[in-house]
Amino acid sequence: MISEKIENILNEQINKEFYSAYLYLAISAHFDEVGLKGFSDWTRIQAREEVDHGMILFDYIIERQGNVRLGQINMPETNFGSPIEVFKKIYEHEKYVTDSINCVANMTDEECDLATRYFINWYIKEQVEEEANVDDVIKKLELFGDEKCALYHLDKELGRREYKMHSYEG
Ligand code: OFO
Repeated sequence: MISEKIENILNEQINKEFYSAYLYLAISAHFDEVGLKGFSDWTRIQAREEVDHGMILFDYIIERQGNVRLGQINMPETNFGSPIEVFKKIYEHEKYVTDSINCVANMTDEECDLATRYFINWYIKEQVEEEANVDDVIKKLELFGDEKCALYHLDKELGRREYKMHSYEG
């Protein structure tokens, strides 16, 4: 069984993951509107992964005999700029999520909850990957983003991303 503090912080993290899904969906719609179909697909797939992140927490709380409490999901912003501006915003958001996961990890240490500490390690690793993926796109946009032809090819490349269902493997 998990403590009340752990239950609360995990429920807050569910909300942040679902907000992330909302944010990526809003960005996906933006890219669709400006004709960048590959960017739109990439962010739409990311939204699905964020839902997986939320659901893994959801299932874990239940498995540990805790209570899932779903809160209100904030409305994501709708004003987006150029692809590089959008990806820089995404990077900032992912850093915020990384900090949040680190807080969960610190709380598990305070509460001496080794099982949740072990569980949250998956998210720590996942955040390393998420930040690296976004940084990779930013670097490409910094190098070639002003050239229309390069943007066209990057759009094609991002459009090849495939969704792989995320699961917690311990
Ligand atoms: Fe769930 O990692 Fe992105 O936000």
